[in-house]
Amino acid sequence: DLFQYDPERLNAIENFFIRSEKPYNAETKPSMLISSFLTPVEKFYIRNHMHVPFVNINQYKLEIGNEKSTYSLSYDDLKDKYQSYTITSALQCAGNRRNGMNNEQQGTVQGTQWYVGAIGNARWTGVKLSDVLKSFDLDKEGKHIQFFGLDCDTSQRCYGASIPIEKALNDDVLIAYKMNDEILTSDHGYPLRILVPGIVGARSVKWVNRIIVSDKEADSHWQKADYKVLPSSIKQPQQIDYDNVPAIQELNVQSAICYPASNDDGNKIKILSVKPNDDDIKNRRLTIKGYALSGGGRQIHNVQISLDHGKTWLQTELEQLAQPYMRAWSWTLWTYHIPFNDIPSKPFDIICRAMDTHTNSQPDTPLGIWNIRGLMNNAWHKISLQIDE
Ligand code: MTE
Ligand code: MO
Repeated sequence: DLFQYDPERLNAIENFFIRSEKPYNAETKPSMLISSFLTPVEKFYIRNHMHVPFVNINQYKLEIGNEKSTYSLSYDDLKDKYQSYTITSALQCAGNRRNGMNNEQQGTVQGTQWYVGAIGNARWTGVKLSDVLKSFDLDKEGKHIQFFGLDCDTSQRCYGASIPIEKALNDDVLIAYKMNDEILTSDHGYPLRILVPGIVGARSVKWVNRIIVSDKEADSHWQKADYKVLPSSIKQPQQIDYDNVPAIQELNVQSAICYPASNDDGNKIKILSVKPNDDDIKNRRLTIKGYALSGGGRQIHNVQISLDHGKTWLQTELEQLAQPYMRAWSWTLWTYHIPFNDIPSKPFDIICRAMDTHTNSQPDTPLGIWNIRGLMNNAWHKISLQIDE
């Protein structure tokens, strides 16, 4: 059984909507997402394409090299020989919000039907990939940095992905060993994982044991034939010459409403029945909360909500970190209080949308960005609710 080393997952039902058991895929419930600025490890979404691999830390080696030479580092070497860095960064799956891309005219998209919870925000500690590359003089040539994990199928094809060398050399890309100041758990990549901030989760390879500097992208299914936004005309993924479609790297600007929400699967709720909490009743208002994030280190500029289907917008209050220019890796949380007097008695819709510092904004519907694999859905998020008195 390839899955024999998958860990026991305590309180999973409480924290997650479980999308599949083998491989294990679980997204954070919306109410949990906004309950703290850093997502606790036990509530952080898990996206595994295969089993969790067995690791013997005494024999574990990280190989790193190019066509000419290969070097190797033990877990302790890596921790002892290089300076450690900590960054706060969100991690989001390119398939987050896939379910919202299903469409009557354009069709049902293929893949795990995530709602808004394939995202989290954490403190990551590790060494800089650029420091390690430079220490072996591996920063002089090559176009891509390939990463491979210890999770391999029965034909020894291992999870793999790559990023452009420019991203690896210039940015805060980490070989991480801690998440929220604790040693990585096995679901999140123990002993080492790559953390590529600002870029889709698929490139942040877990259980990494091989790093290769090359002129080519990683030759893995997930780099070459998945995690690509295909043209809307493609209704069968097999119809395409994948080499002509670039691999997704940077995330786009995104936001979602996470409170109010129910503990039932967000994909299935048509109209959410909301009982205001005591604090809101006292203040005669309804509190709305959510997250926002952009890619490539761009900070969130504003998040707005609309109660009239986008005719007028209300500015929310942001909770965000002061981060260096083009290094805004953390997400932003936002809050708005709607006075009871402004709430219709009938069911009504709330929409949210974010803008980043480059004035990138979200599309109003997923129609124009529909793709068969349901990737990169960042259309305005909408919930329908009614107040339950
Ligand atoms: N790394 C390996 N080795 N195997 C995987 O299946 N999944 C990727 C990435 N790294 C994956 C991997 C994807 S698609 C995502 S979104 C993130 O890990 C999820 O990271 P998490 O499970 O720690 O949240
Ligand atoms: Mo992902």
